[in-house]
Order: sequence, then structure tokens, then C-alpha cells
Amino acid sequence: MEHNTKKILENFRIPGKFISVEVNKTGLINDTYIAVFDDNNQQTGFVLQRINTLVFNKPVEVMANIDLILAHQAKKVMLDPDHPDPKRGLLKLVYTNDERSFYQDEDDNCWRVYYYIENTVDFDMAETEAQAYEAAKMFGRFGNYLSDLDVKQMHATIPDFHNIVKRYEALELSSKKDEVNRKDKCLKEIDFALDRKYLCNIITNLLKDSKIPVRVTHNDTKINNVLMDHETLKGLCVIDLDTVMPGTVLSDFGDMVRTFTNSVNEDVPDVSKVKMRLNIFRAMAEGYLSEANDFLTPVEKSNLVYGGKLITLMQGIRNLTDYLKGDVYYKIDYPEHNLDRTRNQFALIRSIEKQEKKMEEIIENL
Ligand code: GN1
Ligand code: MG
Repeated sequence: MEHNTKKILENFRIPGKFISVEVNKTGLINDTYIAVFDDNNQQTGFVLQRINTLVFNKPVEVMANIDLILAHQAKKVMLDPDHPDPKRGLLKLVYTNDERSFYQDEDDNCWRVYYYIENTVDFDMAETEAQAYEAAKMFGRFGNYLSDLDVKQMHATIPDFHNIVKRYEALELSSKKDEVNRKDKCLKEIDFALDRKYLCNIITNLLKDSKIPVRVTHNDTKINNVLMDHETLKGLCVIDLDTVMPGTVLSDFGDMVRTFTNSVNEDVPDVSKVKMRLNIFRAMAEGYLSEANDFLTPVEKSNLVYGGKLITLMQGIRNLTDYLKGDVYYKIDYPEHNLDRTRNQFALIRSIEKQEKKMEEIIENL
């Protein structure tokens, strides 16, 4: 659906005169646009986003979480002697004319605006060890800044978002119903997932016995959710805060393993190209732990590699479930897209399984 984004922007307290607004095609859930305004001959960028309220059906809570963590981190970034540029260290919201963090239009679409952080780059893939180190360090720092925020103040905006048991239930239900007659096309993938169902027990037991804490976690630690300075390539700012909610570090480290170490992007259908790159894993583990060693417990640390397997498995299961349901959740570019994504993720698990011992050794030595 087309939206009159220029008009929507009028509801926000953006200084200056509107110049342009263009769609930005990253992200599988929300819609993102980049707007430019001219304020006294100075061009300033803004990021306009339509929150997908089918996924985030409590936008008030999403925005309350974001407000809270930004306020909490603001103090920390400013006082952090190691931050390369605190002014570009945090997303900043532009409020609406009536002082709200988001604007709701006549059709109940929810919109919000952030200042665009200038002179930055982000990467869809970890091309070098240095990039992996920097981005992982930023997620470690993000966790560090939030490690003293009371998790009870945060809303679980998508209940059971990273609950692997519930994800299995959804897969099994969609496979039983087989609503769009696709089950025959993915029997191998369903078996692959079911063969690994025992992996659920580890996290279930860790949580049940409170052996690992529930913390404020990011829950979408893809490498392109870190902005880096375009010249020095130093990590500056963690973005995409919609899924920041109570969770475990296994999710945050796990999603880094899933997205940083894969030798190809999660959309690549040729699974022979999929590989867990151990050198990238080492660099990202070093970067993450350079910050996270300050707050992680020994039990959390010893389960990080398991987190990598778990989150990759969960992503494959989510894609497979969506395929079986007829592509109702993720944006897709062609009919078999979700199945290709599943195969890609499952190939990554095989590669992790082959190198798990070495990965564990790396963590033990950091
Ligand atoms: C979604 O929209 P995006 O790309 O930031 C998804 C993540 C998945 C990811 C897979 C709310 O994130 O959980 O890991 O796609 N976000 C939600 O690429 O479901
Ligand atoms: Mg996201």
C-alpha cells in the first residue's frame, strides 16, 4: 500500500523544510523511508518507519521500551571514555507535534521518526574479521550498558519471541494442518528440525532453574544493525530496537553467530556455499567478550556456542513454519524464498555442528 509519507512527516517536530523522502528496502518486517529536510541551508536526514502492527501489536509498549532504553543508555554513552563518538552513539527519536513518540494515522498505522546518523555505513555480511570484531563489540557494549536496567521495567512486546519450545509447537501445528499443501516439498527439512528437538531441553532447564538470568536483550543482532563510522569503520551505534525486551544473552550471541559467521547471506539458495567461518567466529567472540566479559556469568559464557546453534535452528524453523503457512510473516521475493532460507539456515547448523568443539575452545580461552 502507498502511503503519503510527506504528509505523515508533517506530524513530527522536524526542524526545517521538507526536501525528499525515499523508501529504503532493508528489514523484513517494518517499512523504512529516508527523509531529507533543509534547516538553514543544512541538509539533515531522518528515518521514518511504519511499525508493522501485525507483528508488533502493542506499539505503545514497543515505544515505551525504546524510550526507556535510550534514556538509560544516554547517560552511559556520554560517560564512556572508549566510545569513539558519543554524539553518534545512540538513536534519537523525533517526537510528534503533540509530544508523543509515535504517530497513529487514520488507518491505525503507527509511524515514528529517528534522526539519521550521518557518515555511517553498515554491512549485510561480515566481510572481514575487523568488521565482525567491531560489530560484536558494539552488541557487547549494548548489553553492558543495559546490564543494570531492571528487566521488570521492560515489556515483552512479542511474547515468546525466542521461545524455541513454542516455535516447535508452531512448526508441528502448521505441518499437521498443511494449509497450503506444501508439506511434501519440505519433508526433509521438517525431519531435520525434529531430529534436533532435544536441543530445547538445554535452554528450558537453564531458565527453569534460573541458572541463567533474564536480561534486557536486543534479540536481532544482525551485523547490519550496527552503524560504523564510514572512514574509521569503528562501531558507533546499535539500531533496530523494536525487539529489545526481556531475553537471554544466548539470543544475542546466537544471532551474531547466525548472521556474522555464515559465508553467505541467509537468502542464498545454494547451500553448498553456506559455511560457518571459524576465523569470523573468533573475531566476533573476541569483540563481544571484550565488553561482555564484564557482565556475563560463567554459565552464560559456557552456553554461548549452544546459543548460536539454537538461534540458527529457531530461524530455520520460523522460515519453515512461514513456508508451510503460505508466507504470512516474512516479506518474500519469490514463492520458495522461505524454503530456501530454511535450507540455508539448516546448512549453517550442519557446519556449526562440525566445528562446535573448536568454537567452544575459542570461548574458553577468552
Ligand atoms: C526479522 O525485520 P528484520 O529484518 O529486522 C525478524 C527477526 C529475524 C530476521 C531474519 C520482529 O528482522 O527476528 O531474525 O527477520 N524480526 C521479527 O532475517 O520477527
Ligand atoms: Mg529487526
